[in-house]
Amino acid sequence: MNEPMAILSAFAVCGEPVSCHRTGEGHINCTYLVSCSSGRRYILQRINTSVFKDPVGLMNNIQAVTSHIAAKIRDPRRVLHIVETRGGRLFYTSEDGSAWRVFDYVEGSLCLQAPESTADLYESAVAFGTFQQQLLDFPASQLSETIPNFHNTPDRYRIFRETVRRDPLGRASAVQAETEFVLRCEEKACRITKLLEQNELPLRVTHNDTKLNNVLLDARTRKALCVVDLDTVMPGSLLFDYGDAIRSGAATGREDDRDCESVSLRLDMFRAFTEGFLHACPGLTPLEKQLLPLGAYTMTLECGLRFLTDHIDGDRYFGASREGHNLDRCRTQFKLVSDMENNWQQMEDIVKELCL
Ligand code: GN1
Ligand code: MG
Repeated sequence: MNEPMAILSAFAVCGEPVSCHRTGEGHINCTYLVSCSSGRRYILQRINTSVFKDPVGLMNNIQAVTSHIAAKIRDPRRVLHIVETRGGRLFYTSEDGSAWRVFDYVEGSLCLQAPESTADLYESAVAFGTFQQQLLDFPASQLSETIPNFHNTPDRYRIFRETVRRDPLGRASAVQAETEFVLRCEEKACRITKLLEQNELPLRVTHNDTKLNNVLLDARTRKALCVVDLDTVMPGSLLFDYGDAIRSGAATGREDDRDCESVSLRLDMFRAFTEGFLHACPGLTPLEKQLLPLGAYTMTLECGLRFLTDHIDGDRYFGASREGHNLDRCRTQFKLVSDMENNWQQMEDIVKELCL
């Protein structure tokens, strides 16, 4: 039996594990799909504890949030379900100190890397909007901050500057153009964090990592089922969730396209996501509505800044499967930011029209 399969035996699963395959395209955790002799299937994940340093706090967050949602719904496929260890714990620590957890696999679900139609992106917006809506009455103070300052854009700039100063691999001088770009964008990109600090924007319970591949759709109907990857559920701005989803779902090309010129903003996708999100999660404040385009801009710039920082730092956070992988990722994000700048009026017009 291989290691992940042996680890699964520590959990209260139904039957014996019979097969186990790597699945998913996440950058942080390591994910397996396991089938058991009972016919039941499970998702087994090794939690990246160098990124998530407090697995207890993290799993308590997920348990609290998923049970809050479970109490509001009838269909069990509309929320993740944690499978506890045989000793009744939320995760298992293996001999080498790694932390592992198990979820029920959501049967008949579909996870997309890119939308095949505007309807797919609309459905992902319904999933993330519904998630926010279901957590409106959740006591945010109960949540641990799993990654402190996760979407604190000024702090991301501070880390960038510190990394450029250290420049451990001598890569900083070759990324002058990208560095100039982030510095030019700094003031605008830091505006949302400032407004949050000044209480001009409400603090809500947010997902904070709203890529399309963190949503499950029903494979038959292609309608929203639930959101996954709940590791970064923390208090935050709704603009983070909206913006990160536009970044990842409304772009042409892949996040790690070698040719950043092929990346641009699709206004039809922008419209579809905005429409689905506002439909599932009504009650945005006037300032939140007004700042939706800035949310998209900020999350895209911040993500590019994180890729650039990781490139200079030696690809230690996101990993790299080829030379310059994080630099390619950074360039696609910056190209998307530029394209948003060029389409600003159209983005604002779409938001205004849908908010009427
Ligand atoms: C990471 O784990 P994954 O691939 O869903 C990252 C996000 C980035 C994303 C970029 C905890 O998400 O913040 O936006 O990569 N998650 C963490 O693809 O850092
Ligand atoms: Mg993910």
